[in-house]
Amino acid sequence: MRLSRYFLPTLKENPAEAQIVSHRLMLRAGLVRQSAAGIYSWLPLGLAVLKNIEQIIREEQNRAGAVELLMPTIQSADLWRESNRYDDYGKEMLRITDRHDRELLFGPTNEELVTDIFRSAIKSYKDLPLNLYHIQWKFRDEIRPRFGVMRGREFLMKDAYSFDIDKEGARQAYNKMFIAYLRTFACMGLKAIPMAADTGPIGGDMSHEFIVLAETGESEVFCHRDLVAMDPPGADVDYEADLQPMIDDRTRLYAATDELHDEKQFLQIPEADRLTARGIEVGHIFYFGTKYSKAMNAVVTGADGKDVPVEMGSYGIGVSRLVGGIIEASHDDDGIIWPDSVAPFAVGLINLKTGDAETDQACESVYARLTARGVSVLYDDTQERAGAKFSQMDLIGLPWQLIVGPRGLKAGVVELKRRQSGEREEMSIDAAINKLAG
Ligand code: 5CA
Repeated sequence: MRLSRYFLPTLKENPAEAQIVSHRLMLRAGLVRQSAAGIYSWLPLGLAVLKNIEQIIREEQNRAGAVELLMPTIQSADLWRESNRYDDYGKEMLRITDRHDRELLFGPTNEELVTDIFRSAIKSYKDLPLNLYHIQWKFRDEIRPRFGVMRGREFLMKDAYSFDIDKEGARQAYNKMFIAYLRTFACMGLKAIPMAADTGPIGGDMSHEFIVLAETGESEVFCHRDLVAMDPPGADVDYEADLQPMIDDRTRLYAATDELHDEKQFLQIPEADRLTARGIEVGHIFYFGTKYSKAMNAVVTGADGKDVPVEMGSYGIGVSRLVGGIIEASHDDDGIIWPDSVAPFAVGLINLKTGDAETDQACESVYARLTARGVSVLYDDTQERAGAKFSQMDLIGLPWQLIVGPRGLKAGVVELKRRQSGEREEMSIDAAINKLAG
């Protein structure tokens, strides 16, 4: 992509309304633009990151056996009356009336809708287990939308819903998502710690939140320090094997959010190992058994010929919140530092003297060769001064900067800078291309 043809409205000054660093950087780097309280437009650079995050989530959901579909944002109030949540959800639910005076709502979550789809199609235990997920916008009329996309009113969520014939199957479904979450967040360069959590309006008996530690996080959390150092499950994890030992390993040590915190138990941890911190909830999983299937009559015939209500769980990831979460975890004074896996472009190509025939030609050639080898490049071909180009590239945080100027070209070299470490290295154009495309 040529910067001269792109839409990248960056800001030089810190926007006054942004209280935390990720919100400031998202506005300054031109990732999002607020359209109403807690409601954002995703500008091209932000959208590219959002799509990369979606894709990482999707790949691991698929590996864990979940199946993608897409449910609508608008739902019928009648479905929510079946589960009795229509009234319970209160003011957080955005209620809508259509031209025929039918009551609709903008979905804050999808347990009812997915249960309705399930019950219309699945009648036998032979079709289980099943896990259906989608990545779709949600609306919750939060009292205090704040911190940009961290607590929005409209936000993107990955929500999965599992269906099993019995508790044992439901436990395995829960464990699969638990492991998939650890792998997913690690892929984005995040350390997410699973913590015992409250179930809130979703309900149920077992629940974990996945928390990324950050000073600006909204949740207060308490855990054993060893959990912070634990490695994520490897790429060779077998989702069909018994995952319980792996789960036990990661839930043995104390970890709880403030709602479920038990100070007595916490104080039994040696003081040096106690960690009290703040964190960002990037994922939340629930096992709620037959809460919705009983209320909505979603039954399947078991092996013994008897009908039983299906056992369910639901599994959410805050996709748009993750963009903020990743920035909280990875930035410096100059701007964002994207992990390679989610970066909107891999390389920022900086032309130090646009208009100089030799430099333009070298840049065009590098741009074409990298693009041909599948490397995504944002080519700064604008007339800005070199200093402004450098600071804008640092601000938007692409993992690599390739700097091409007339002086270097005379000596047969270009400069390659790694955004994260600030390390710079001079090398030939061929060497730079091989390194970036290798
Ligand atoms: N139905 C269940 C699981 S699919 C559910 O809705 N869970 S949830 O309420 O915990 O939301 C799932 C995830 O969405 C949260 O872990 C969080 O990362 C994200 N999320 C929730 N509310 C917001 C919000 N207002 N803004 C941004 N992200 C949010």
